[in-house]
Amino acid sequence: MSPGYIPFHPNPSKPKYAPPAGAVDAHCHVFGPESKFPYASERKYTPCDAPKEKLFALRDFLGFDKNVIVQASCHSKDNRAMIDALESSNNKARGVAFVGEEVADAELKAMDRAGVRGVRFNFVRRLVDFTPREVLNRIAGRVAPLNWHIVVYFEMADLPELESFFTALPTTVVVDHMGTPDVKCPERMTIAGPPYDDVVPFAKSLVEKFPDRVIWGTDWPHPNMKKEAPDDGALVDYIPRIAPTAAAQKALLVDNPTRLYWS
Ligand code: 0GY
Repeated sequence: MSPGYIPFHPNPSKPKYAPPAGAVDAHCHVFGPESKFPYASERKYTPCDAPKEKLFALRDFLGFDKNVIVQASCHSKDNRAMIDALESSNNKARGVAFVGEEVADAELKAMDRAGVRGVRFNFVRRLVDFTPREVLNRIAGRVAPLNWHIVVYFEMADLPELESFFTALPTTVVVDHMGTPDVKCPERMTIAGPPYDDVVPFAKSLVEKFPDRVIWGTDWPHPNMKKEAPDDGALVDYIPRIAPTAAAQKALLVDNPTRLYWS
């Protein structure tokens, strides 16, 4: 099946910026291969295959040491492709799963052994169907004793309505995609230049305000990009612009994600 969006960049550029030793790409995905790990029937888009081998090759090419593999909606609650990638990563990958409350405790424990450290609550309507808050609360209550966290993906317009739910969760909460800021809002510092420039001030501000909590990821293989496939090497070259000092870069790429996923 052909993807409903542009496939990932076939040959990203080699970044000029060299990440520090132990750097973690803290948000990326594996898709398929469909022949081995079929996509979910309830998916809202059909991805291109983006298997673990390609992710690990990209990790090495970009100069990263580890990955955090986030379960994407196209695989729904079938976490097998993600777990298979964790198990063949030589302890160099951790995972964030998508589960329903029907998941068995033994399954959660097996996922924990494989390297899963969180569950994703996805509120983006174009990607998933609605799940009641009380169900999410029950899931959070069950994964809290495993010392997992909840990754929340939402659209900025929904934050006022979601905020009290997030702050009441019994776990650490990780905000996906910087909380999807509207880069056309008045706080922007730039409107000129290449496509991602408008996003840089938002990322930079997060690094400044939350130096000991912010984490960074490529988002490879970038599902649902309609105009152009991001050059992952160019994305890595944005890092010194959002985290200008070596100390900020080490916190962003090594210390913060390692504490969250490998301790
Ligand atoms: C991402 C973003 C997207 C997709 C998913 O679960 C997903 O399918 O997260 C998106 O379309 O914004 O994290 O890659």
